Amino acid sequence: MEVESILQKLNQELLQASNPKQLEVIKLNYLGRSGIINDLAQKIKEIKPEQRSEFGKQLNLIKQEVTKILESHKIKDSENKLEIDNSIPDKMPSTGSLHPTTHAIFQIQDILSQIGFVRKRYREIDDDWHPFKALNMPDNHPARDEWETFFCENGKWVLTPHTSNGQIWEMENKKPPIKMLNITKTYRRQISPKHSPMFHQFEGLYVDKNVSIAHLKGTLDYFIKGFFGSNRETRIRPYHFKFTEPSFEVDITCDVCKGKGCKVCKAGWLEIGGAGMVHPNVLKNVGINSKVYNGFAFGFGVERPYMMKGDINIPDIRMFYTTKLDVLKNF
Ligand code: FA5
Repeated sequence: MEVESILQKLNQELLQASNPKQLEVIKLNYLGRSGIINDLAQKIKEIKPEQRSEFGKQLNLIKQEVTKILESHKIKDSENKLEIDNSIPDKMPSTGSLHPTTHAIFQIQDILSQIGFVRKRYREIDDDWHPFKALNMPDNHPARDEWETFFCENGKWVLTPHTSNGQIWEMENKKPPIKMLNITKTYRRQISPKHSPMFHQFEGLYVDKNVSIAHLKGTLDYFIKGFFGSNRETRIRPYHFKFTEPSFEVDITCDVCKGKGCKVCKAGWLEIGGAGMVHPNVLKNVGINSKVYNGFAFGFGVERPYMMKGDINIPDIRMFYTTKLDVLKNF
């Protein structure tokens, strides 16, 4: 029995085989019931008894080799197939997730639209009129300093430092009743764990007849309980903004100490934003008769309130915009 010549012949046949069917035929020719190896086994009867043991060893060796060669060609064949068959789907690329700011914006929009606020997106680069002058802040008024604004072209344009410019755009373009929600990017020359030079704000504006502070408080309560959970309380305390009168700062109970007072908060309360009744001068600036109509407005950050949610652990506001995937992947 010529082991070498059998294996050589097999290798030649395999080289010419180009698909799994041909491979299967070769396998049957060698290992099948009436294949070459079984034929050889039948010949054992014709062999002298003293040579039978050697013949058996050779036969086993050839069977093992043939099986090994056929197996290795099976693998190669399927590998080739993957290379050339473009219809086989590849591994899916990993899918991303929404940015935490987008999560927050969707939630804010969802809660406030339930009570009739219509989402708008007003300018991020604006003139001086909308974010300042029309909001009762004349040229050179010291209140302008509070916004730490980025100016362009010597003050001709500003990167809007708050979403309150949206109040003016909305009232210039629409007659009351108005119920608007402006969510957009805002910019200030500030950077710290609580301050980002680019951040987001949302602004609610309601203008109609006989609007009261009770309506404002009810709206704030509705939002705060929807966003933070029904256990969180809201309070408003007197403050000053040039575009509202009276003006308030809005606080919510601290989630860490549950309102008792701790290191994170001020005596159990956390500040979340500003609010107030729209100033009559502002209504006048947009041509709305303040003897017939009045309204309220509120403006909060997006990232900072999101950080104040009990189940969110973002200790530094700048983490929102560092594009570190190990942080962002958690949302
Ligand atoms: C204002 O911007 C007023 N326009 C809010 C307002 C609207 C008052 C309507 C009355 C009526 P204030 O400067 O406090 O207010 O900013 C509001 C919120 O924006 C802050 O409470 C904070 O959550 C967020 N914020 C302000 N500056 C930054 C900053 N640099 N980075 C991140 N968030 C900020």
